[in-house]
Amino acid sequence: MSAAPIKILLGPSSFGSADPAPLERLKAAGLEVVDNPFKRKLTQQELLDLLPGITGIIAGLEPLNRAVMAASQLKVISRVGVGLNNVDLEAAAELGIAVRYTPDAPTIAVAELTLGCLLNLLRRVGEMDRSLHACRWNKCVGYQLTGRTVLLVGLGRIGLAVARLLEPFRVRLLGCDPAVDQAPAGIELVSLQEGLAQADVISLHASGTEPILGPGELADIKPGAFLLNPSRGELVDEQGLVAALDQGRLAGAWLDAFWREPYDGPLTGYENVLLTPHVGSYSAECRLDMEMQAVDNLLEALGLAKDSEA
Ligand code: 8YV
Repeated sequence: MSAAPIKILLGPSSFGSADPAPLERLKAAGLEVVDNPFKRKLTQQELLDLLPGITGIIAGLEPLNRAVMAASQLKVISRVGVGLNNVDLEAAAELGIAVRYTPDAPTIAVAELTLGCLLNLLRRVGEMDRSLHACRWNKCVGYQLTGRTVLLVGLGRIGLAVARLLEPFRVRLLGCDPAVDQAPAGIELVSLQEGLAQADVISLHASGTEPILGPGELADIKPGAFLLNPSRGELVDEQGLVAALDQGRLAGAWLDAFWREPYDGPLTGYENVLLTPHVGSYSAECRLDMEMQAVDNLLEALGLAKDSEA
């Protein structure tokens, strides 16, 4: 009698939609694939309901906390992405659950989207597009990027990739990151407070679950600055951000990551806020790369990778 196949849950609802190859690789390894039936980020309760009998999860942004892990028979969590803020790493280590991620894959896709949305925000493209789709001919005056001061909060892979893309715009680049003490080429290292006081554009490229921009920091921002957040909603205090926009301290913002996803909160009502639904990694190239890596990582952790066959 042959053993029952190992079951894998697919967290990200878009897994395999850019290219079926990652899904085919999972199936070719003899795994039984269980789809996310909700086609959106799974909640804790949905995970608790779906996980019994599942050995591995190809994980998106769902809450893989201690309660979820402890109730499961998971052996591996393989994140499609760089951020691990939704995975309780301490609990995983204690419960013997291997955690893998794809730290390099999203860099170019997120950096390119950041540059695109920055230019879009400064020139108010989103506002004009919405107007014209409603048949209103509405010419908005925006700003140029060239010569402005940009603060990169976080100088990891993505922050540095954004810095490289900004080079042709001759911006003054400021950077702050508690893990970096040597200024990377072309970037002046500053404290967060110094940077906030000087920057025309603040771009967040950090991880974590606590606000970096709380009410106090938001009050230190140079009036008229623009904020970009393609990282995590939790890095900015939501009420403080709304207040900074209401007071005109922030001239505008682009958000790709939210406190609650799918997001339908107050920022949907602001013309000067550009919103995208957490799609930093949604280029076909990046999705394929991340998903293939996540499958390979999962197979390796389960001892099913080709080269783990001795
Ligand atoms: C998501 C991200 O993981 O890399 C990250 O941390 O936020 C994204 O790439 C991805 O979209 C989930 O499918």
